[in-house]
Amino acid sequence: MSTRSALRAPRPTETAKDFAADVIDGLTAKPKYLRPKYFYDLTGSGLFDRITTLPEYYPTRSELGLLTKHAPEIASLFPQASALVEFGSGSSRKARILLRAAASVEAYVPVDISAQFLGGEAAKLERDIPRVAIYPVATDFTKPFELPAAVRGRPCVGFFPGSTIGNFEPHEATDLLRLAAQILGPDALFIIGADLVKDRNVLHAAYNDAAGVTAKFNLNLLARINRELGADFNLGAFEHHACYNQERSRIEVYLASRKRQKVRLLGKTFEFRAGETIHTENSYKFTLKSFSALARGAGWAPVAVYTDADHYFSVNVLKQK
Ligand code: AVJ
Repeated sequence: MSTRSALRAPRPTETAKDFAADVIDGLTAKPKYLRPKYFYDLTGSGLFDRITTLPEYYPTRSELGLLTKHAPEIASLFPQASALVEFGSGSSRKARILLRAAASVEAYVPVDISAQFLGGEAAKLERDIPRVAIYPVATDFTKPFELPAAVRGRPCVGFFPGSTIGNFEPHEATDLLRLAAQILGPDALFIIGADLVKDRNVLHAAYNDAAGVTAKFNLNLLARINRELGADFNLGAFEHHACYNQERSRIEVYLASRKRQKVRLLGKTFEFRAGETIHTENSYKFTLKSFSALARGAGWAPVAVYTDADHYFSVNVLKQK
């Protein structure tokens, strides 16, 4: 087995055609929606990184604290000569903690939809942890994909931090956990960060920061549609809305039209009423119980769960049943 790094240029599989078709579908639907995975172009990934440092946005700090505190114990569960496969790797900041703690990991596979971001971050990791061979995969991890040939045959540890799992409807989350089981193979471990149900004021503040970075992140979706698909969204005529839906245990994020207006996109016209919304994201919040039920329902048995004193966030270690 090679212990030398093999950094390949990631190839994007997310085509402009998929993006255009999804945007047209979403803006034609009633009510209008756009998929949150499209937040993460290079600008959006950078804005999300800024969100993670905001005083109100507790999830990243809580999860980093949990990972740092429990890394030795988590790492002790990893099989020898294993590969860490991260779903939605972004800046790979959390994976670094596990990679440093687990001498048994010899390969790291960051999987991310943002190819540009992925390339830059993987190159930095390559320099910082030369012990680990890095094989980036630029793809939409909600669709089936193959692990790089170099890691096939290695025992795999999946890593899905940040409560990105909360972006999916419960049935989609189940499908995704089943797909991950297939990709990672039998006996795989899976480490998943899940944000927890808490005081609604804490949740509200986390998605309505005073500095307006979350609003910028949300509006960047329209800017991206303008840039990549040639639409004429007037960014000043839309505003960010985020609220907690207690019945459904989720934050709902919208872009609301400040007035009656029309938007042109790829030869089509989309009309907006004053106050009409585009639903851009759900962020489900879990209880320890609801998360373990979700995992079990998708073929994963809980092995360990770590949470902070405030019960703000959870890091769950699962094993294939
Ligand atoms: C990366 C999907 C977990 O839902 O908290 C942050 C994205 N959206 N602020 C979240 C997000 C608005 C984030 N996830």
